[in-house]
Amino acid sequence: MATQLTRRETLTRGAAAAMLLALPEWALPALAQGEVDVAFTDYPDTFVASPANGERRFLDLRKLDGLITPNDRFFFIQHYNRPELDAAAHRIKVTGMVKKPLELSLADLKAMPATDIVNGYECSGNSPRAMQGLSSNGRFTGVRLREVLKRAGVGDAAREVVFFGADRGKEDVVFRQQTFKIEQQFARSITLENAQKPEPMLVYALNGQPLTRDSGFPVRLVMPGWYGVANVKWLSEIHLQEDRFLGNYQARWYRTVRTVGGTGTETDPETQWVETEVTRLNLKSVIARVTKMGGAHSVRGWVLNDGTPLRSVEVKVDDGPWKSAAIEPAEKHSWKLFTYTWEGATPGEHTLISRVTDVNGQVQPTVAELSRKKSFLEDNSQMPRKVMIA
Ligand SMILES: Nc1nc2c(c(=O)[nH]1)N[C@H]1C(S)=C(S)[C@@H](COP(=O)(O)O)O[C@H]1N2
Ligand SMILES: [Mo]
Repeated sequence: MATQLTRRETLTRGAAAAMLLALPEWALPALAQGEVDVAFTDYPDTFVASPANGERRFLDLRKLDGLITPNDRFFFIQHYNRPELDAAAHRIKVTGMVKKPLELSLADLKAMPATDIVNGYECSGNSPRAMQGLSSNGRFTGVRLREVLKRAGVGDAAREVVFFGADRGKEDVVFRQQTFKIEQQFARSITLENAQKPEPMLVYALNGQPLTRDSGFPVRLVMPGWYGVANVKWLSEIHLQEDRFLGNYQARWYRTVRTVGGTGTETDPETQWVETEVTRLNLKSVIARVTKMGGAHSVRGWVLNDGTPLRSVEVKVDDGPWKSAAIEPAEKHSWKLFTYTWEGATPGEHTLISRVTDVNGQVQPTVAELSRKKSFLEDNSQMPRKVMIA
């Protein structure tokens, strides 16, 4: 079931190989001359990477061909509308418990010292159902959040930093038996302590290009090592306060519910139900692409986590032993690409699965090991993939 590359693709790759040094990093050809894709037999024909209405885009992992996801393939998703903001008129307000409230333009941010980070993330709803396509990795440019906070001067009582997007929608706000329909802006918060770490950034460029409308133009927050939901797009206000922020996207809809203790059944009094916020990326590996060159197969994929260094990625074929994959070094918060060289693949259908272990000995869980997680977000379970070897 190997898919031959088209002549044009082969020529493009050949030309790319010849000009390697002149090319941007995402154009590095992952496939050598003569290397061909092996199709997955479990990739649903009905799976649509990008709906026709253009409201969201999934990354087609089968085309993974380098560390950096090109801008026109970078996944995007959001809950409300996608506002089209005028960069010249747009201001980011810094309000609340600050010594000096600010109104920053894009030009103001660009005048501050710029910094760069390669950051990979996934939506916390990313899963086998989404063919893991709610994930990407890019180089973001902008200014450190803490520099902006320093300019405004953090008030003594401030404990929480809330980020509002310019997008808005009607939400059901539920209080006991009452439901209010309230139009409000998308908003998320982090603690002041997290906001003052070096990593959080207000970014205006992705892979050297201005953000697009879909990726949050003109400015968004990036929280390296966190799930996508933290990266507020179309940033319009940064508000400092003392109290916890309880907006729906913070306190209700981005939570994980799991059971601990007892048997885990609803009737067992020993079982506790624990709710946690969706924050840092859980350790996860995903097989993206399988190729064949001569008699050898390569199994490639990515790893995402909170930045903790990795110990190993392993791949298992059918009921065989776990075998180690090579991990390509990359920046702390970049996703890490791995390659497993699969020798002696026999004709027929095979199941491939990967698992990653970090230096603390944390291992990516199996589906069964995650069974105590009752809500669907934060699915970092090992995902089997099927291929047919000709
Ligand atoms: N303003 C705003 N920012 C947002 C959202 C949103 O609905 N509105 N969705 C969040 C979610 S759930 C995810 S997964 C990421 C997706 O980022 P991307 O569209 O750039 O890939 O954006 C986050 N930032
Ligand atoms: Mo998300």
